[in-house]
Amino acid sequence: EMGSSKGGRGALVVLEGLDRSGKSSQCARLLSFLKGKGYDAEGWRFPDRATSVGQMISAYLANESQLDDRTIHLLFSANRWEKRALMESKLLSGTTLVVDRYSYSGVAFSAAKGLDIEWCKAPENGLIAPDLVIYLDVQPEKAAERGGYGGERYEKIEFQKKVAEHYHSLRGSTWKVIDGSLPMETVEEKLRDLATSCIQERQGNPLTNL
Ligand code: DGP
Ligand code: NA
Ligand code: NA
Repeated sequence: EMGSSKGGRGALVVLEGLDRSGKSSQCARLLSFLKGKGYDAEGWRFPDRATSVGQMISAYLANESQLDDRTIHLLFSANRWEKRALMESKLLSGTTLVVDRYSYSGVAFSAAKGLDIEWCKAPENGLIAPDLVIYLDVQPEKAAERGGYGGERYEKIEFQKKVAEHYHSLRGSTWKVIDGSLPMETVEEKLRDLATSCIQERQGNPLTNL
């Protein structure tokens, strides 16, 4: 019953959190755990900087280009839309996707700039709804201590505090919150449990849209 794609689609598991919340390394650890257990699983991340839209986003984040707040919001969304068809076919063929950031980043980061939250959510409508969203909850001050920020546009403590507030308001029924200040191994174990039960429970559930 482990591992194979037989009997159903893959699960869409999303990790969200502030910058330096430990998300990316936990995604990698979860992915290698799932693969080791024989699950058909892939790691994805948004923004996907490899596409031409992704390159525009990357330049913006590096402060190499300036874009209007709504324009960059729509580019982040477009970057998810351009991967939607592949995401759907992967899930339907039985591949579980572990995704580092998704629409919730899109809404929380843009709303933190003061954009209207409903306006921010609108372009996400119709993307595939995650089966599970795991939020790694780290205080902005603690995240900033973790080796510091890398100098990208949003990596400022006051801004991250606003992002955290907006993330909080987005929590819904598919969300699970993990205290990201716990030891890395403890966080990893909680993630494994949440992801494996999600993969087992969603068997037979159809894909739905945001
Ligand atoms: P990352 O590659 O995960 O470090 O993300 C890069 C930065 O972009 C990070 O500060 C989070 C932010 N971000 C990710 N997705 C979105 C999005 O959809 N919209 C906005 N405005 N920011 C995003
Ligand atoms: Na970052
Ligand atoms: Na990302």
